Amino acid sequence: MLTRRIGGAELEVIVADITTLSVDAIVNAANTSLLGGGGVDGAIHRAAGPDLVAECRMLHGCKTGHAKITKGYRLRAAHVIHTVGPVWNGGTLGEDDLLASCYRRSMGLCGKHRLTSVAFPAISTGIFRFPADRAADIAVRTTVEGLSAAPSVTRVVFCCFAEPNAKLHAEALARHPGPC
Ligand code: AR6
Repeated sequence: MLTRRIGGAELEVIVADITTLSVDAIVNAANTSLLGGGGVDGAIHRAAGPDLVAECRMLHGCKTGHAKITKGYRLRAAHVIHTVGPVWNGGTLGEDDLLASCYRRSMGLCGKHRLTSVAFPAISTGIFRFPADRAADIAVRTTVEGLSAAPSVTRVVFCCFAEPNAKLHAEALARHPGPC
């Protein structure tokens, strides 16, 4: 839908099922148990197979705004970065910062593990009800900022499940001022 080069990375917005992508890591919009759920979390666990939840069990959960990495098992992606977005409660409980933290920490893990490509779903915009336009701005801004902590990353995919959300990400990416 849109591709833009910023610094050393290509950022692209696509409409797809994230479980089908060939990237070093896909990001999972998980819950604090890390033991699976509905939405993209359920789809990733179904596609990865039961070894994923077995590895997740050893991680003893994840706080909101944090991120943990596992292998991808039956996925094309070698890794899954599990992050827990905030539940939208009107915006007064630090939801923006917590959502930004998901993207920042996920990019940090990409840097730490020297990954070259990563795909994000629109974290928190489904079951957790975060407003999609506000989330798209945070996703694009924080990911671009996070490139400096992840110089290995040359490709970032914003993988939306539906066209309207992809349009919001494409607009946010198009109006981004460029390298931070
Ligand atoms: N590929 C890409 N995007 C997807 C896919 C997919 N296969 N499936 C859904 N989406 P959600 P949340 C989009 O609800 O809001 C789970 O139960 C979806 O359209 O998956 O962070 C967890 O265990 C939406 O835009 O995650 C948590 O309990 C986006 O992914 C809770 O839901 C996120 O929607 C997390 O809620």
